[in-house]
Amino acid sequence: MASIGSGVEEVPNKLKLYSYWRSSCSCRVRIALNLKGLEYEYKAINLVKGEQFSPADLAAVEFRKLNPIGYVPVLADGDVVISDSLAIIMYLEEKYPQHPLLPRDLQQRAINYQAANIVSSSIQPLQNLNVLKYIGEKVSPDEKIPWVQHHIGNGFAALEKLLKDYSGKYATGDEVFLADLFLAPQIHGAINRFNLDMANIGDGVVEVPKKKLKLYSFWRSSCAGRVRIALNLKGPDLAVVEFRKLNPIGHVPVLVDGDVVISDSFAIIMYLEEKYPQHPLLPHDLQQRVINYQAASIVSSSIQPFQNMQIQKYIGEKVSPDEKIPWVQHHIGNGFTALKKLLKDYSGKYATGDEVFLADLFVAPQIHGAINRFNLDMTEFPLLSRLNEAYQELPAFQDAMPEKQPDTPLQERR
Ligand SMILES: N[C@@H](CCC(=O)N[C@@H](CS)C(=O)NCC(=O)O)C(=O)O
Repeated sequence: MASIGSGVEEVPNKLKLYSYWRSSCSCRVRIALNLKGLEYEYKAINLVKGEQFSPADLAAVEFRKLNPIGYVPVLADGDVVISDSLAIIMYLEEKYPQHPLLPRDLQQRAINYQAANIVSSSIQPLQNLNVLKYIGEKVSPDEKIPWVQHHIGNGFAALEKLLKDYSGKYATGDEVFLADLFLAPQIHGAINRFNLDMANIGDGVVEVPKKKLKLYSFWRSSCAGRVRIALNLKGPDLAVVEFRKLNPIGHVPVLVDGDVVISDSFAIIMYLEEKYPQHPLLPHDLQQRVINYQAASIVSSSIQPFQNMQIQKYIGEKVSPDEKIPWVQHHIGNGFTALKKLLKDYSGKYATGDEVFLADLFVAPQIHGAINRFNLDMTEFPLLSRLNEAYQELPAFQDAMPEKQPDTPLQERR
């Protein structure tokens, strides 16, 4: 259903997908476009040749204008330009309702969001070309595959557990939904590119406490911070906090609401949004919603995974402790450049206008960490600095910040 872009006269308003053949993130969108029966023009970006960064190549310069972070996929639908596969798929889902990609049932939808995010935030960023290049150069080329296999293995163990009570013919039943669009390219890559032994994926069994809403959190975690803000906004009674290890991938946050256990901040926030409609976290306008999805995904897939404790520990041990902060600053800087461009025409008092929405929940803890933990020079990011100040006026945000959590060490409290 794709036609090749170069040399073909441009058809106005035809969907354009900037893609790379082997990119699993692009593949998710290609599946969505195919399922929805949408024609699109294929704009190839050669990631391996580093084409997206070439200053001499006009197509690359055009592409970097669309997505300064330099990642595929990017979708252009007339004037609407969206980077990030999840944001693109959410947009396609709302604009083109044929072949729904989200199930009607809330719990099944939450499972889909979780599966998608395990792939997009906890597996794929760690197998990205720039990470593999770094490991190959700074550690050893032989370390690349074991590194990727380790992270895919962890993610797949979490997926096995998540899906075991829901899967049918496909990931969450007998119909193809969002989760499948993320899983299929990831499994394909694990087998064909990273040679993963699929027979050895474990599945942790977890006892689920059956009562109130519980948030498994860690004081300094920016991912948990996003959910703490959502809980604060939606009402203090929701935020009963308790700590325990629950999620086989070992990441916080995990939310327990009776029988429903959800890990992954995005999935949790989407669940809270649908179950507890007070203080909506998504705007009515589709385009504004898509900006929110993109901002959230830039933080959750293209910044935060690179500052995760595991990756810092690895760099500290295998490269040098002095390399940790420059590595994190580099990735935050790239992500903030993308956010600055994304938000410049939409921001008001907050990230996407004068009301607090999803984007703010992701942006606030990320800026807080960049400044307080990673010592990032914010002079190039006046918009983000201004947002940071605005967040400091809001109790829901301040009460969710690392300094004020029950497990914050005494010397870190403020
Ligand atoms: N969260 C983004 C991630 C995009 C991403 O990382 N894309 C990869 C290809 S799958 C890429 O462009 N990598 C280029 C690089 O590592 O330099 C999405 O889902 O679209």
